[in-house]
Amino acid sequence: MKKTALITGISGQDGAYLAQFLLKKKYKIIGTDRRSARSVNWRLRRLNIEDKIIFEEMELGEIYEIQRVFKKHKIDEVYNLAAQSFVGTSFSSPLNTSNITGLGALRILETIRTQNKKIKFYQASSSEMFGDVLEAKQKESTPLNPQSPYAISKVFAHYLTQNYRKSYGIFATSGILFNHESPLRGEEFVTRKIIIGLIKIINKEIKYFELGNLYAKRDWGYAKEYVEAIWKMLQTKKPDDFIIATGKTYSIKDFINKATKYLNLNVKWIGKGLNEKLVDKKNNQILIKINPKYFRPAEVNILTGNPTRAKKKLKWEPKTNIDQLIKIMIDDEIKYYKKNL
Ligand code: NAP
Ligand code: F7E
Repeated sequence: MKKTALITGISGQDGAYLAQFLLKKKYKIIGTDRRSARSVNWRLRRLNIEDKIIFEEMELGEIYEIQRVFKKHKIDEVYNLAAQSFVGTSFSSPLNTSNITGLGALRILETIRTQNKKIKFYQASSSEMFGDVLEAKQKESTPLNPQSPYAISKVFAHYLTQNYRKSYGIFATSGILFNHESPLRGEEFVTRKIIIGLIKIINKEIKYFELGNLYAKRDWGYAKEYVEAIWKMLQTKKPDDFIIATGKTYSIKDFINKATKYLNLNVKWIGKGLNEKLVDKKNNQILIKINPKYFRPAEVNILTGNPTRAKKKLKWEPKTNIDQLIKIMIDDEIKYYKKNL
């Protein structure tokens, strides 16, 4: 029998890749979004799957909309990917972030509890929940220490997922995913921002661009392979929590150094602190400089995941390392840049 999956946040990076993955597995897909005009579905169009999805409007702030959609369709699996997902914005919009990223998950859990407890639920938890880390390599049992309204909202949703599993026997699973990137990553996130910025410099569209903290370190993986782990989590015998990560960590500066090398840019770093700059070696022209407006009120300095449980129980392992990820992102960006000239 064909299974039905409901994906919230289908227009986002993970929603698009997950929909592509589930379509290959012959699922019927209900994709929910918060708009009636679907002009923002560039990712689904890029993957050529927009016409294979049944769309439903479902603003996560409105429990009545959620109840309506859940009544209308016979759903087997729910993947809750919708969120105000940008950490920076969560400081300027803490109430909206809490309402959507935190309470949004609870509204879905309540709908499952009251309508059909057999529906399986996936919650998109985040490595940001570890925040100011209390263990060098974070595993499922590492204590949480969130540092932003975004991370605090994710902690709320994470604990509720565990609570509904325990209290009501709902198959509610939480995937604690570390940063994962791809050509479909939003332009405001640092990896895609760097790649777009460097390509625009090469094409002489801009002279330089600005960043915040170059010394934060992240465990970056490839989104397309992380969605397989998400699906596997709902196919296990018992619901659980799973870390999905590569186990390797790099700074923003490391990422820039690798990207400029792949792009054959002859560059060097000069200056310190707020005056640190990336310049062209030939003529000292500035390519990247620091703007404090991109610093966060509270930063997460370093994250490194330990995906041992996922390897053992899900038989899932990351395959793409950071150099391969940078190559995938740059090659794709150049391809689409040329196509749109
Ligand atoms: P994304 O590209 O930012 O996508 C977020 C999705 O949420 C978009 O489809 C967005 O719709 C939707 N959304 C936002 N506000 C909404 C609202 N009020 N009602 C309904 N939908 C709303 O995020 P992603 O990178 O795919 O990440 C997917 C999930 O995993 C998110 O929950 C994120 O917090 C979490 N996560 C991501 C990472 C990562 O590294 N990517 C790591 C750990 C956890 P619009 O198109 O209308 O904006
Ligand atoms: O920042 C630093 C910034 O915005 C990474 C989301 O998907 O992953 C993502 O959250 C680091 C931070 O991702 C700029 O300060 C420096 O330390 O790419 P990001 P994030 O905050 O790690 C987690 C796992 C999620 O769950 C989230 O949904 O880079 N940084 N300069 C900068 N970051 C940005 N965005 N822009 C800069 O100019």
